Amino acid sequence: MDILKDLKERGLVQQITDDQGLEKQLKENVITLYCGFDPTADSLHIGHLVPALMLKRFQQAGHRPIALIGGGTGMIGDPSGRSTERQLNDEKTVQHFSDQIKRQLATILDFGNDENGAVARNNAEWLGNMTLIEFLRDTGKHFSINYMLAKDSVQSRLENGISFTEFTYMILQSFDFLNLYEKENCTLQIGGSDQWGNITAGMELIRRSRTEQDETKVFGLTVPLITKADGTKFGKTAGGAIWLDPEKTSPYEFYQFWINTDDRDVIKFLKYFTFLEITEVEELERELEAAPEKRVPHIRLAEEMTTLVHGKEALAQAQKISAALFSGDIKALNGKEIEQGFKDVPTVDLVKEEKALIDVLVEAKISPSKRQAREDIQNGAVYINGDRQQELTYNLDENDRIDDTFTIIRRGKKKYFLIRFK
Ligand code: 629
Repeated sequence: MDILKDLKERGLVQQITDDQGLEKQLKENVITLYCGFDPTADSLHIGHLVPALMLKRFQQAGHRPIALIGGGTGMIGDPSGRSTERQLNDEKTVQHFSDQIKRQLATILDFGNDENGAVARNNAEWLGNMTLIEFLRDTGKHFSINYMLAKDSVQSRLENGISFTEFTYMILQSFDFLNLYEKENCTLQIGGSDQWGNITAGMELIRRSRTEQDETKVFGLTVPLITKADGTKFGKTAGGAIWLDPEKTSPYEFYQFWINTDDRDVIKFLKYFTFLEITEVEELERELEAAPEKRVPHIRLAEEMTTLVHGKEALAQAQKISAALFSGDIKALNGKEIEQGFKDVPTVDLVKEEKALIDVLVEAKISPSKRQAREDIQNGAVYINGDRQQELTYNLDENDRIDDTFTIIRRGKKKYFLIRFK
């Protein structure tokens, strides 16, 4: 398998330091490569997926990936791609974030014992114990201020300002590459295109630090930052980022996110994010052209991604929720599924007691007044758990509660409300 050829066909290669040299290395040897993830939150988000899956692609091609957790660098803050200084987190928080991120990466990569089993490393291991004198003498001496100032990550911050702390970040990431090169024979670092400056700085440090006889080649490769046809930022919705943690973004929301991909982006995303063969993606592209309304590629993308990140069962549940919401058959869902499917609808807490439907409509602000509530019911605009209710004297009781907790009220075509009984 020609991994580089596959990556290029998928559009996954933005920049590469020595195309032919790397191609030769990958053909002749099992190489070790790495990508770093700083613990800046308690979960990865879908922006991290492309580089993480890239490690997996190399692994499937027989190479050995290192997932580097930035327990040390996460205490400092990478200025790359950011216009303002970062808020620093304390050590305990960074430690907690590191644990979470490591767990997530383990679900994506095979951390195994075979020759190309993935490994996780944490740079707090070597950065945490380094003394200042050591750092400045052995590593700092190889960096000229002129070289550092020329980097995009610094240039773009000169106006707003950059602390000495963030300014030194590139040296720390460079030291990581050197360290992994020396200890693990790691010869390739990958990352998003925002990481190009840090990656090439590391290559430079390796060149300067090693013995003259050592002619091992090291490489850098970046993946493109993901853009969308409509110009809005990828991976963000009105509700915020799309996280990999199912507690932060439910598998149903995750599934819906991919289903809602723009027609103009869906083929590109299938190439970037899934492991489908290019020929299969091209087949889906023909289906999109022939019958765009069927959204076959969107459904396939959502299925592949939800299975990859959350597993088969979560996918089945997301599909079940989607189908129930589409058909209006709310009673097909259990409490857990109701919570996922109706996370973003207005929610009201009520005590568990029998209550006139009219009063509930007013109390939950579903109808603006008693008069309007009466009218809504009579007009047939009110649905309880999917069933129309036209009786003015109807009382809501335990028979209307799903899992003895939830009642879904719909007013009109698609205004949903969730009543949660306590
Ligand atoms: C130590 C730390 C290293 C090598 C890398 C790093 C982390 C790096 C960084 N990466 C981003 C992050 O952590 O900040 N300095 O959120 C993020 N990365 C994945 C991709 C990225 C990048 O984890 O490289 O481009 C997002 O797609 O922004 O020795």
